[in-house]
Formats: sequence, C-alpha cells, structure tokens
Amino acid sequence: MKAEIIKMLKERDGYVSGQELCDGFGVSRTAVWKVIKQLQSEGYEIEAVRNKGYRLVEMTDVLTEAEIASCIKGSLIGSRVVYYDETDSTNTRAKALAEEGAPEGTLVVAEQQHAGKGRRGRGWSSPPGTGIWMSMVLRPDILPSHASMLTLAAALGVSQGIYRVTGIMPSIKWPNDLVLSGKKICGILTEMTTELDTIQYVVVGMGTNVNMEEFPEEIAKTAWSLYLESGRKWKRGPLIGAMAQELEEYYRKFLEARDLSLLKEEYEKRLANMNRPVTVLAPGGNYEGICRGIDSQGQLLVEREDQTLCRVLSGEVSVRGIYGYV
Ligand code: BT5
Repeated sequence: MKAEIIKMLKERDGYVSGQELCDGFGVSRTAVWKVIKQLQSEGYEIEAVRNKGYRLVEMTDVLTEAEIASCIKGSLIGSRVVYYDETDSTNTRAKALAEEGAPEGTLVVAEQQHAGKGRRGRGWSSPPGTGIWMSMVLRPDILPSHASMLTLAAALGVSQGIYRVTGIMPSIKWPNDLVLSGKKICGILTEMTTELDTIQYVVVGMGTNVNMEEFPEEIAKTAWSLYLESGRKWKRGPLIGAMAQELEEYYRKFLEARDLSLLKEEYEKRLANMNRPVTVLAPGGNYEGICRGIDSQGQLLVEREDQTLCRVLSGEVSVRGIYGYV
C-alpha cells in the first residue's frame, strides 16, 4: 500500500483525496494518515489540506523499499524489491535469496555495502547515501557459457536508464564498465550457479556512482560520478526505476535472439574503445591492436597489426586503451 500511495502522489498533479485512498486500499482514514506521517518522516514533503487531501510537494533522495517499488514500471525486473539499509554485498544477498527460490526479476538494493565485490576478488567501494548498489536475479534458459553475455546486455540497460533520467549517455568499456570523462561511473559483476550444466540462476550486480563529490584515494584517479559529470545531484529512486525498465527491455531482446545479435549495433555505438588502439592483457602475453567491436557472442574483436582478427573472451583478459584506463 505504501508504494502505491507514493506512486499516486507522484503521478497526480493536484491532490489525492483521503477518501480515494481509503476506498482504493479498503482501509481507514487513520491507517492512511499513519502512512502519510511515515512518509513525511522519511523525507517526503507532503501537504495535507482539509477537504482536498494530500499533495507531494518535494522529496529528498529517499531510498526505501516502498520508494523503489513505486518507481518500478516493468513487469519483470523489480517485480519483487528487497532493500537493506546496510548489507555485505547485494550480489551475496541476491544469491542467497535465489537459493531460497526468489523469482526471476527480484531486485536487491542496499544503501550501503560493507563488502561490495568487484571481479576476481577485488572490492567495490559502496558508501551510503550516494550510489546505487543493486543486483537482479535472473533464471534464463541458456547455456552457462552464454551467461557472460548478460553483463553486456546489463551495461546497455544501465547506460540507457541513466540517459533517460539525466540526458547523459555513458560509454561502455568492454565488458563491464560504464565511463564518463574517461573514468568509471559503474561496474557490473555477473555471477551464476549451475547444476549439471544448466543454469540455476544468474545474479547481475550493478554499482553506479551517483552523487559522490569525491572518492577514496585508491580510486580517485579512475572513479567518477554522475554528480561530478553534471554538476547536480540526482534522486536515486527514479534512476533505479529507469534502469530496471531498460534492463528488462534488453534482457527480453537477449532472450529473443539467445545472443547479442539484436543488441550488437547499439553496444558498438556506445563502445568507448571502438576503432581505437587497445592493449589486451592476456594470460599468455599482452598484445596491441585496434578494437573493431563485438561479435554476437559478446567477444571483443581486436585487429592486430598483421590484420588478423582476435576474439577476446570476457573473463580471460582485461583491455586498456593504450593511453590509460579507457
Ligand atoms: C567491477 O569489478 O567493476 C564490478 C563492480 C560491481 C559492483 C556491484 S555493486 C552491487 C553489486 N554487489 C556487489 O558486491 N557488487 C556489485 P572490477 O572490474 O573488478 O573493478 C573493481 C575495481 O574498481 C576496484 O579494484 C577498484 O579499483 C575500482 N573501484 C572500486 N570501487 C569503485 C567505485 N565505487 N567506483 C569506481 N571504481 C571503483
């Protein structure tokens, strides 16, 4: 009921009458008043006028289960929202929930992570109040070897969601980073659990730097936020809502083709390294080449000096621009 009330207040230009809310939810006026009081204490400035009803005047950057649920527009991603004020890692929580049978589309969000994870045992800085730390549970009927493509589809979804809300379009650094001004604003971590060669579930975790004014020294040179890019602060609820809707869209397209063939063109348009020199840091030795996009399986195409085309599988290597991080 709380999320529905938030949604109605946000969608209405004028007042929502108390009677409408009572009738709509089949509850008493006191029950409605209690919810309004609670919302006011959480940071929603709601005006209450006798004989007119309630009107949302302003809201701070509230992040609660009800706020996130009120921003969800699709039918899959975010159909269930689980929110933590603080947790170890939303990926770890999402995996635990998936083990307990959480349905596909479950979205786990935390205000703060104290053990945020990057790839290959690296950490992810996740302070409270400034970022979007979230993970979604997927249960696609695909081969385990195809799951890494979901990272690329998610990169498109997050960047499109950011674009819709802010008008800023991040580029993608293959396979899992979103960048602005040559620095990282988002990282994606895909993890899966399989049984007898079938996928039980995939958890895609996405960390987006939204309102940070500065970063810890270790990452200050490579990390960036939407605030630093635009000079203004953004409300995270609507951003999560737009990301979830776009993630759903790209996930459906991925499932339709069972690979990235429907997404390849768009991905390449946003690929930061496209047609630029890159260094591939491979276990068998580093090499340089020109980035020529991706194939429908999500492998990076790198043209070497002798014109041979190498396909770089994500997970095996890192790619760097020869002049720096991108
Ligand atoms: C990633 O790893 O970029 C994947 C990050 C995924 C984070 C999300 S948050 C929600 C969900 N729950 C989790 O526990 N994780 C996911 P990788 O490519 O390995 O990059 C990690 C490196 O990025 C670190 O070693 C730092 O150098 C840098 N880094 C750490 N925190 C950062 C931040 N907030 N912004 C930019 N760079 C950061």
